[in-house]
Amino acid sequence: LELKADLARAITSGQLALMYQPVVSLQTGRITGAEALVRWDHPRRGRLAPDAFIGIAEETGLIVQLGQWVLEEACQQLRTWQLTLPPDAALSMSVNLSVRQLEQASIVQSVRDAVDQFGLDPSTLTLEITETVIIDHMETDRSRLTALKELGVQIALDDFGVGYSSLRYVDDLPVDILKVDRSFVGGITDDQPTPVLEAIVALGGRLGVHTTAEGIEHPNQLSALKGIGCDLGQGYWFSPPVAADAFFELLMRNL
Ligand code: G
Ligand code: G
Ligand code: MN
Ligand code: NA
Repeated sequence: LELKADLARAITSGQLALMYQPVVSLQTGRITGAEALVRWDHPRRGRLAPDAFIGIAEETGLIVQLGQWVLEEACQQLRTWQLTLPPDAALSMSVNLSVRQLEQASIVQSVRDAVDQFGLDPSTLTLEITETVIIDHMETDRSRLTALKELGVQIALDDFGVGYSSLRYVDDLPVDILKVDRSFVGGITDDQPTPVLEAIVALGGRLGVHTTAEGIEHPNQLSALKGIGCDLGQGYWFSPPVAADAFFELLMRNL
């Protein structure tokens, strides 16, 4: 309740911060992008993880404002990094979108404005949608996602595989990337892929979409995923989410 009252002020008074987790090409080992993950520096409680406030933000509708801040901050940061990198070093940015944001028709204009304002190549921006929340809104979400995709941005299905009807979504929605839920990666105990992971990556290949594996913590998980042709990965093995300056240092060392 107290957090609820604080959150509106937090968004306008600079208490939100973004952390960035590297997204790595499994075949080359290069960092190809970052996922922006929000934090709240609460004046009394200290730094809060999204689990502590995204739910509240969704209930109160403040997620729309919060998400708008995240979108602009992430796009600005991406542009800054892109301008500093050598021209041939491609870098993309992933931003998590709540289904509450997707419900707003204005999200399409917001994304277009952010891309324009910061002069981004839209294909370097990825919007991550968690598939479990799409279920009630199939028709609206399909047309909204189609409109977003027409801007030239990439659409990723986050936490793929844990929601029911996953396979139907993949067939129906304009998706570019399947982000395999980290519970599947956690199931790799030696350097052998599990049958389900193998099937998801093969499905991605057949659909012509990329697959990203989340939660890679061990080198044997990395080699199993590499072996089945999974494109991209994230996880503590590479790096946890870090502040912008630390991300840039990782990027520079990785060139
Ligand atoms: O960073 P962390 O692993 O604690 O993130 C936990 C969850 O919070 C992630 O699953 C992510 O999808 C969600 N999350 C992080 N940042 C944002 C954000 O900016 N917007 C939304 N809607 N969700 C976010
Ligand atoms: O959007 P999503 O919910 O997938 O956000 C990723 C979340 O997973 C973040 O909260 C991040 O801190 C967390 N995370 C990232 N890499 C790892 C990992 O290798 N292992 C575990 N257990 N969590 C991770
Ligand atoms: Mn995500
Ligand atoms: Na995820």
